[in-house]
Amino acid sequence: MYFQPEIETMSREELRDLQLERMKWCVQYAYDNVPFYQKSFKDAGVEPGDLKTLEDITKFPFILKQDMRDNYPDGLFAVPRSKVVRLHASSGTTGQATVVGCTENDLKHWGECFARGLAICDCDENATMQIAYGYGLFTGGLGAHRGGETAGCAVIPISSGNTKRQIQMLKDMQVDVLACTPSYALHIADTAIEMGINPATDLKVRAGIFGAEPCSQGMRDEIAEKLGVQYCDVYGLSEVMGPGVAFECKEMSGLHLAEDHFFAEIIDPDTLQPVPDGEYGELVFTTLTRECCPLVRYRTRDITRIISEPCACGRTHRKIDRIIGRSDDMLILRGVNVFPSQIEQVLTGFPEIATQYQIILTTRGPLDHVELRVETVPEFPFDEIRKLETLKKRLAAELKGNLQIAVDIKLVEPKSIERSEGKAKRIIDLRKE
Ligand code: DLL
Repeated sequence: MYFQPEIETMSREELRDLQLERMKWCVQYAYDNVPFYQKSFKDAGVEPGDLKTLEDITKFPFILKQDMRDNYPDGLFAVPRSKVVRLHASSGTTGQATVVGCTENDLKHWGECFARGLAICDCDENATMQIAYGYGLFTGGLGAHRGGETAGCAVIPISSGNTKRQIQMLKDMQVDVLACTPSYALHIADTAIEMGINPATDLKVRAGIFGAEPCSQGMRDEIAEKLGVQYCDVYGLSEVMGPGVAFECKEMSGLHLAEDHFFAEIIDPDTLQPVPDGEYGELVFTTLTRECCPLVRYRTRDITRIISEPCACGRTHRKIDRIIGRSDDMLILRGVNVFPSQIEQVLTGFPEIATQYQIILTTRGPLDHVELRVETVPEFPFDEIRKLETLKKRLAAELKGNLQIAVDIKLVEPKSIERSEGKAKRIIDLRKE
């Protein structure tokens, strides 16, 4: 089992000492090797030597996704190409792609962080893991892969897609743990059921390592029940490492950060000031061991909070709460802030509705128009207009009551919303610039 008690359960004092030592290294190293940091530190009037305590990190300037774009492709690399063994890149759907590199040590640490998550799922060298995250420039597939190999599992690198074949493999190879996005996990479960296979009883899968996108409690329950698995949420982002930055333990009350490799802060995205533990805000990371792409105060845009109370599992690394969403995906509907995952949670309360939805934003005159497209389950009598109208009214009332939002609801027939094999696209923005 890849549990590392000497690190994962070390005392808070020892952990903070280790973090400070590594943070001092990172700040100096970034300054010495990356011209961007020399300039940004100088502009902010700070020097690496100003970091004397962990809290001093707040004196340093942030780095943004835009800075990575501006330094495309490898302007932020701190090592020569001879030391780089892997390159990943973000899709670049919302602008210039960003490239991240890894040294051999970076990959080793990544594998160890992911393997800790496999230990949480009781997976050791006897376990078989099917990886249905996409392989390629996306970090999901290869990140989980290295983790599986580090833990000694038998890894099936099937990648995403070809859903019927996924199910065949799960069955024939007696897979113990499935790794994919939650939306794909649900699609796999539903497809198996359509094929006459009950995944909860006919498959051996007992754990799922699901991440890369937000997932409401209702959808988690549905996935865990349909597949009959322990649901383990994994968080990560390509800029910082990839999957494994944080993992949910069996207490299911948050995700333990790999605090020996990353220092996390939560800031108010408007004032940019730190917020106290327990309060929601934007997650900011300083990497403590990364060699190729060290990051000092990277703003993730992810909204969560730090849970610093001791965890019953014995791990001493602090937890983050499940990510509600990215600040970029937050909708402001007549002054009310709402994340797609909150809408999803309301939908999961309706047995007549499948956990499939899309939010379509368009422009109508001077105003934004929001349409919520939701799919009914196959058993629902879609041709009975009165029943449809009643369902729509009940849903509208529930959205109003729970989230104080009013949206234009459109009920659509089963299977009309495209299923996701990776990250589900919940928001379709057709607004004119
Ligand atoms: O999604 C890395 C990853 C792969 C994580 C597989 C977990 C599993 P990116 O494509 O760079 O990297 O996207 C990172 O995805 O900033 C979050 O907004 C979101 N995200 C990642 N994990 C979670 C999660 C990978 N567990 C962005 N819950 C992040 C909610 C998540 N959102």
